[in-house]
Amino acid sequence: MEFEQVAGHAAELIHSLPKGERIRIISHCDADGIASAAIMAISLARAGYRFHVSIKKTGPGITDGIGENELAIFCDIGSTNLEELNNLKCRVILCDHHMIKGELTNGINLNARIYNMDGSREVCGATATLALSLAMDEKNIDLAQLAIVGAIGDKQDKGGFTGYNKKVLEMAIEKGFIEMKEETTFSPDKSLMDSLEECIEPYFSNFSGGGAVRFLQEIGIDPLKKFTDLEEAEAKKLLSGLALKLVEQGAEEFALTRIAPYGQNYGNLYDISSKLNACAREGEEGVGIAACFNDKDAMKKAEELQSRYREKIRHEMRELEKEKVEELSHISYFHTKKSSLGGVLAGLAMLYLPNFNKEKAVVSISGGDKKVDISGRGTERLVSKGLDLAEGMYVAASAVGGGGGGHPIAAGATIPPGKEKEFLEKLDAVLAEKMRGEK
Ligand SMILES: [Mn+2]
Repeated sequence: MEFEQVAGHAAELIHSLPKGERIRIISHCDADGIASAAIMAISLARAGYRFHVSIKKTGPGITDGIGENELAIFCDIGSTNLEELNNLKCRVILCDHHMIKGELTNGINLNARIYNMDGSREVCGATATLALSLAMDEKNIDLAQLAIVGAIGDKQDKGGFTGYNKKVLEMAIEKGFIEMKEETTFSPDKSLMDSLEECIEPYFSNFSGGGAVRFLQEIGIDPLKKFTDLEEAEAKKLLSGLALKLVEQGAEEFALTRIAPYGQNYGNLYDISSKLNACAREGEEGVGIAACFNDKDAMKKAEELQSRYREKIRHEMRELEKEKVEELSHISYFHTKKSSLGGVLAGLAMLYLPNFNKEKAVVSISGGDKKVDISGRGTERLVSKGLDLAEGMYVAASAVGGGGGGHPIAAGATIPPGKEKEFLEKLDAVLAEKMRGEK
């Protein structure tokens, strides 16, 4: 059966419940997960149902507290915990795009991967959830704004939206809910010295402590000007100077300008995605959900969380720039005390830091007393050479009594303390084997 047809069955299941019924939404603790939960919650509220949202991390316990007589909708989470979902006494709908192991036996499975869609590129948790929302009522197309926020959160905008994401975007543009505008990736309304120093994506090494000012002076551009103040020739000179700088850092994949989707109700959707991500990372998922409901106070709080979070990242990146990196044959790795930043630091290091080998995936390790959090990041180029971090994390974590998974380009694991060395060696071996196979 087709994906959208099955979404129709899931919508029928929801509509078969009496109005006013409480429906459980369980979603993932990231920007895509928050956007997914918000799409589902808003859709249910519009259809006259009550909802209860729980935002969880992937792993055991995602079904805790769900009663027998409820309907539980899992968004952007659950595909690696099917056994737990199957043991539930209530009915289940699963809207997901993660790797799926096994079969859902007590509900409706809308994991895009089983409908031959590429879950790492063409559809995210939020667009999969939007499919259900549209099947409930096609007027929910305004929520495509949030679906695209989710896709950006999962970095599915890279190289342009494609597959079901693209379909959703085009529908929303046609209905006037989203508009595409060209912009720079660094803040256009601050002085160049500030916006370049504060920029995280792309990250410019050595731009702190006056580095950005020196760079601008060297290429003859006034550091106090804003990007929007520059003459066309100056803007070109700046962009090519920055591109050269990034190439010198070893960066292969970066953008200094982009065509950004702007939502009628939410403004710049890149920015909303970054805010939801900050909410998730700072443990304030509720603020993120409320911001998606367009609550003004929540949006303001989300903005504060965003700047706090970005400040933390910059601080850690500046430390990481100076670090002597440890390596195995297929991975570079580093330790960080900030477990919630592990993934983003690994990703930024992989892309932009000159002291990390661009031929190796980057892995962060943050140890705690009870468990150790691992995050791994690669590049499109490494994935095309056979890198599969999802498989690597899954196999290596299982081997040491932990759990792991994700996507080929970005994955994570949780393992017991003391098992780090064994885990890294196993991960390295699995990645090596996969990458040899592709050659
Ligand atoms: Mn997702």
